[in-house]
Amino acid sequence: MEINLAKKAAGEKAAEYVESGMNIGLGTGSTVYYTILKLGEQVKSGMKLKAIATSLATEKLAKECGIPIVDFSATQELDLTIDGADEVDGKWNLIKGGGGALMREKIVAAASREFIVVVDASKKVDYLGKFPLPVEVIPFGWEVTLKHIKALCRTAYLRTKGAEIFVTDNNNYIVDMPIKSIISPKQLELQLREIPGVAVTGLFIGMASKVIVGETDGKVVEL
Ligand code: ABF
Repeated sequence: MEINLAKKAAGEKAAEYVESGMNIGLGTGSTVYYTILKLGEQVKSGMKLKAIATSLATEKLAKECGIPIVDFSATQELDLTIDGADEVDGKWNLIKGGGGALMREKIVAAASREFIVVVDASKKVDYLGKFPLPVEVIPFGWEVTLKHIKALCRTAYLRTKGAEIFVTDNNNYIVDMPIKSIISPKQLELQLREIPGVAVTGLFIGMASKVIVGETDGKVVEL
């Protein structure tokens, strides 16, 4: 599929920024998947890396590719993190968390000197919000947390997987907010953070240091 060509182009381009000896963060999703495969090849050719994974799925994939996985007891500072996004606006603010890995993704990105975002061109938007904003909430009292979130977005809903509640790698739940257009991401972030029970939001504001966009013809544009 052409969209996979775009994801592959962006994901593989980002791997070019990784140098031997680096401590890196590895994101989650179908675009950074291609970064991880490429890095696996580079490790097999002798590149020395230590990586912190943003999800159990990424940890498994990285290990299969031969990339050494560590945790924050080994280092609290990463040279570079590469991760995908669900939306990117013109100021490089992001919505992340469609895959449910937002909390670890945010912790890892915040521990990194550089944060490269890899997306296909369909993820670029003028205003964030067409993609429902994921908010990770703790299970205790999720009903009341959802009620507070609904005061900001009345169509917010608890994420499910089949008949079950979706559970994150951190044993939390996710509320998705279909806002349509977020005029002030910063203000919304602050409002959400004030709600007890909100663990983290999928708004990544001012965190990206580079955005690599893959096109369906296999070209990449670096922002
Ligand atoms: C993760 O992967 C998430 O934050 C986001 O939901 C997703 C990116 O989408 P894709 O699978 O298209 O790369 O980074």
